[in-house]
Amino acid sequence: AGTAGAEALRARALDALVAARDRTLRLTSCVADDDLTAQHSPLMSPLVWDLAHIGNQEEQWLWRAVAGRDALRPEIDSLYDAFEHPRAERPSLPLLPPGEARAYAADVRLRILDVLERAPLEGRPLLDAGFVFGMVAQHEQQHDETMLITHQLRKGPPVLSAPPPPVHRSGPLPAEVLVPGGPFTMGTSDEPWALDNERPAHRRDVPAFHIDTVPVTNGAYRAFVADGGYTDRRWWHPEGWAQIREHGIGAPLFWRRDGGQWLRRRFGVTEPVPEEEPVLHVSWYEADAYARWAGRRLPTEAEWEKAARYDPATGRSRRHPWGDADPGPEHANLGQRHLGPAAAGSYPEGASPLGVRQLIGDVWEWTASDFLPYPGFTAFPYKEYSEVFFGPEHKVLRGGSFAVDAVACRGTFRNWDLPVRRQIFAGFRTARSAELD
Ligand code: AVJ
Ligand code: FE
Repeated sequence: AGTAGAEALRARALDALVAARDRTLRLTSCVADDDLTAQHSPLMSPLVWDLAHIGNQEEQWLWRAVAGRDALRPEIDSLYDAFEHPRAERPSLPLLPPGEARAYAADVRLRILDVLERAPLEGRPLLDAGFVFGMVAQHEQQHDETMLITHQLRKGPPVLSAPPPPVHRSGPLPAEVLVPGGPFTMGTSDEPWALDNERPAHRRDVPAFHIDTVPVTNGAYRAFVADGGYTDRRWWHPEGWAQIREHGIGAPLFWRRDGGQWLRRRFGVTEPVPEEEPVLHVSWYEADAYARWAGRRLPTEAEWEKAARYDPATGRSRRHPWGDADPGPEHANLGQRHLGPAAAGSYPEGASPLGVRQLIGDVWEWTASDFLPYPGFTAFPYKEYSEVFFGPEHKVLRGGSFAVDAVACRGTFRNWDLPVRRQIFAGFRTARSAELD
């Protein structure tokens, strides 16, 4: 990169770091200190753990690895090592109290602004195109989504607010879109801030299939519930059946039956379940059971990415469904601008070339696929980001939710979780193979 290119990259990295920190501070300043140290669910860390972990990762990658400096507080590293302490036990650790956690994260950040000003953004794989700064910004944004999940699990009156998503739906849409068969390019080798599991680009043959134009809505999902979907073993993976029996699950998480209607609680507000909104807070097993009930199936990860990126006119794979431009507010519901997904059929300007909508933003979408490395994968820069999670126990989610920032979202981005998880901002869409026509 020439000097102009390097300065643009530096500005981009600075913007990404600043935006992430603004969001972190919003998520941690709207509750009292005792709320930051409380554990709102055994599935989650106390918010104060995320705050200091964000600072600690930034220190490890930018202060130590990039700038080559000594640890600022070596004694706290192990407290904020996600592998050493499972979430459930984090509240009992001698964590930095809120004031110290804030001061630590702020101190690291001040030093890093200086490092960023001087760092050469090339010559080392970690620094090329500012990758490691982008990685740290994405890491902070990922924890911001995690903290938003903690907020959703937290009891009590609302502390967050945002305008409702825009209503800009067009006329009736076809229920599904046919994606033609043949090879396409999956993954990326040239997206500068793509993480290791998105690499490298490779050709993948995907036979023709049909995919839902929009994510499955609450209204559609309610029909599955009303049809006795949760009491009919036929639709369920055996492990999913065991989970819903054991825990008495009969509807998405945060839904509650009130007389004749379904209510849901979101960020402290209880309201009737809106029919047109994509369903949220279902496990992979629930998504899989719904799809079977509907005579369909979940899309594979490769099908999802082909629907999102493949341009039949050129044969090329795009960065995003709408093209190569960075996501704008007209394309997708991202970045916690709103506190929930937009009605199905929204964001016509974000549609794929074949007309599939809301692939990016709104809700994470469960896919049928296990989280596995692409051919030619190499762990970079650390095995604990992706490699240790590869295997059949994790299912891939695609597309990002309303709580994902644009810096951590693209057509190639891969997320994963256990198939029992329901607290994440996950929904799904369904598909079917075309040869069954
Ligand atoms: C990619 C969202 C599964 O939150 O566990 C954060 C991201 N990795 N810190 C997670 C992550 C290390 C990760 N997910
Ligand atoms: Fe982390």
